[in-house]
Amino acid sequence: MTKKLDKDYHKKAVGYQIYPKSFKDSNADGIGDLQGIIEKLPYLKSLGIDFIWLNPIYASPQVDGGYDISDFYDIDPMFGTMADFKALLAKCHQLGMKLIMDLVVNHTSNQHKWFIEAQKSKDNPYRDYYLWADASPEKKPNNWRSFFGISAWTYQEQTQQAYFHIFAAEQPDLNWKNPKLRAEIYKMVRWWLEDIGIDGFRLDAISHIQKMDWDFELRSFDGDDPWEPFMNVIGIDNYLTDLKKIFNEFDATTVGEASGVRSNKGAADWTDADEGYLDAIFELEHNRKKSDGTGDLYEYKKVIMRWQGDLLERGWNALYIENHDMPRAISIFGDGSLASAKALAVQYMLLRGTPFIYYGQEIGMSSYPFESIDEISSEDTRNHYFNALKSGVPEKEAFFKEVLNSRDGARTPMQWNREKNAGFTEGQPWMPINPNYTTVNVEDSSELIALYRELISLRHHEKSLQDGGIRFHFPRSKAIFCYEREDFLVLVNLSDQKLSRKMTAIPIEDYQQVLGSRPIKKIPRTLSLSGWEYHVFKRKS
Ligand code: ISL
Ligand code: CA
Repeated sequence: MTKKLDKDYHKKAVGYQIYPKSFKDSNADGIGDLQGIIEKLPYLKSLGIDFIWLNPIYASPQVDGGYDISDFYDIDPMFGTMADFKALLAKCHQLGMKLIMDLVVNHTSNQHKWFIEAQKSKDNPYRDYYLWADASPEKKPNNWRSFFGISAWTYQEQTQQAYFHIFAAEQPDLNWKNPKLRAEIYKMVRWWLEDIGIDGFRLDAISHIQKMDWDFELRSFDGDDPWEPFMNVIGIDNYLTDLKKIFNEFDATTVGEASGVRSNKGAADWTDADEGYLDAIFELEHNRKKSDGTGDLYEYKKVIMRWQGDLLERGWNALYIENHDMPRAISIFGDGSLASAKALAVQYMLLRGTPFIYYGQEIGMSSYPFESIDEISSEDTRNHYFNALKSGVPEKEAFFKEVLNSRDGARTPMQWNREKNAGFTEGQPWMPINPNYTTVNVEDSSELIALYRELISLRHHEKSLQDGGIRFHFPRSKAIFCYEREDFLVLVNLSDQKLSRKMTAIPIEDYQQVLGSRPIKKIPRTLSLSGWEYHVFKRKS
């Protein structure tokens, strides 16, 4: 297999992201697992899902939700065994769905055998698998910071050097400049695709694998962008080219988490249909907050319009409004209502790109209403909260921004029904279940689920929505999201306010309604929209 079998698969497909710890527990230990996912595959099939992305399930001490891998070749026992994984993959394939894994190769766990070896001495054969520099307990090699709110360096007494990490201290960064390390990674990637037969990868933090030389200090975090030294740095293209060769061999479906890759610089090269490294990338810009910490929908809209425009000629977007790193969309961009969940679904699912649905988004799950920092164990949220307090942010504000709007609130167990523990587990759930499960669950949220089904079905059947272009109307309207995609017109009011617009620039007589929050026989010249109103129209044939 050297050629892509279906080069355009990702243009028609809809992905579903599963956070395995929270999807379905099959053995009553309170933690979601692979057998649990197997049990629920028919549900995903019935939604119309084409492929599933699993957050990391590899062996891991779980310091960062499995993004700290101690063995790339093994499944963490809390999720099951390799036999369970093979059964899951086979069942997906039987149902005509693909399965992609998270590929976490910017760093490993500090419990990975390479790092355990590497830290022993400067001349250990694994030393150069990681990044080291001379240091002392008082003096770090430079002032760079990690994304998790701490120094990017951790000092080690035994060799009087520090190692580099852009996330937790338990996640040492790998040294991609070392050809031996690269060979190990490529071997592992190949093993999953060839020996195990998975269908592709979501590439974690992939834009960070190359680092600048660290012989300079950042001046101040206001002047210099603190992440610049490891954002899409020159030289990364060689590694991505190597990976692309392997992906192509296996017709892999690939989506990169590529923060720092710009819509007008890099993104098209990364995802060009022929020359690109990956099928699609996730931008990380759109999760915008106002200064009071609430979501900023106008900023969101501007980011989306820019990415859609910049990748129109060349390149491909991955579309999402939720994932495991951000609060639930209904809680930041919506007002918690079902109406807002529907409007949010319509505005993004028909954009140009490959849409992803984060588990529970299709039933309107909202962020968990934390009451105290003590309910949070994850290191990054705790660091950010305590850093904010230290820098003088009032407690209430810090709690709202860093805890209520943390990523932890979007990782609670899937709400299957209104029975005990929302039908997620027979045991004690590893994380509390959102108290709204008695009304927000797969059985009671059939209206929202039905809308997602319709949107997915439109994507499957309508060529305009697959590779058609996109043109935005009312670009300066703060709340009206309106675009044409060849034969389709999508119109959404992303606010709870009543708004009206003159439809003069749109050939409204050509269109008839396909779906909407209320029936419209003929689009009026001046259309008035109630809060969260949405419509999809199709050109009359
Ligand atoms: O670039 C960023 C912010 O602008 C970072 O958000 C970074 O790209 C992102 O946090 C990476 O996230 C991924 O890797 C992390 C893990 O904690 C996240 O869950 C994962 O999605 C470390 O593996
Ligand atoms: Ca379990």
